[in-house]
Amino acid sequence: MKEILICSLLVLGIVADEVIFEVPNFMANWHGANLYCTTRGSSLVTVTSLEKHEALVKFLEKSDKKYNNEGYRFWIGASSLPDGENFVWQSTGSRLSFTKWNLREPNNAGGVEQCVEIIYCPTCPRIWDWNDMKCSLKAYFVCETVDDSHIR
Ligand SMILES: [Ca+2]
Repeated sequence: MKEILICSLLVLGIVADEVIFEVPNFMANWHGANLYCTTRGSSLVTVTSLEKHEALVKFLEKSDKKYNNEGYRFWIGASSLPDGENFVWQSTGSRLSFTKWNLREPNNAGGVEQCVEIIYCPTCPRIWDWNDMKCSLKAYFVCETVDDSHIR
């Protein structure tokens, strides 16, 4: 058991690209999205580096799951829910270090925006950058699973 844990940590640390992204075929609010991912042994995607962000964008650019005519929006695994002030990654509890906020974000519009989404909306303009949004919005979302198949 201990060896398996160490291997997994090595995978997380060294082979950071070996994650599998998935966009389920339905929309959910941020809580529902988080629950769906975790009950399947994955988690809402954590984006802790530019490399990871670029990998995610590359994946989402191929998505057919448009939010509306203006573009795409997907929940990711960050929120300010724990203390209402600082954004943290759901999977680790760590505060965000790398961020990709839109220029005007996070703005906590109406004082109710505690969950983070990634948006592509050329006319907005938002080009795969982040926004804080009310958690009750139903949108598509991204789960990620660490691919450890090569160590089994
Ligand atoms: Ca916002």
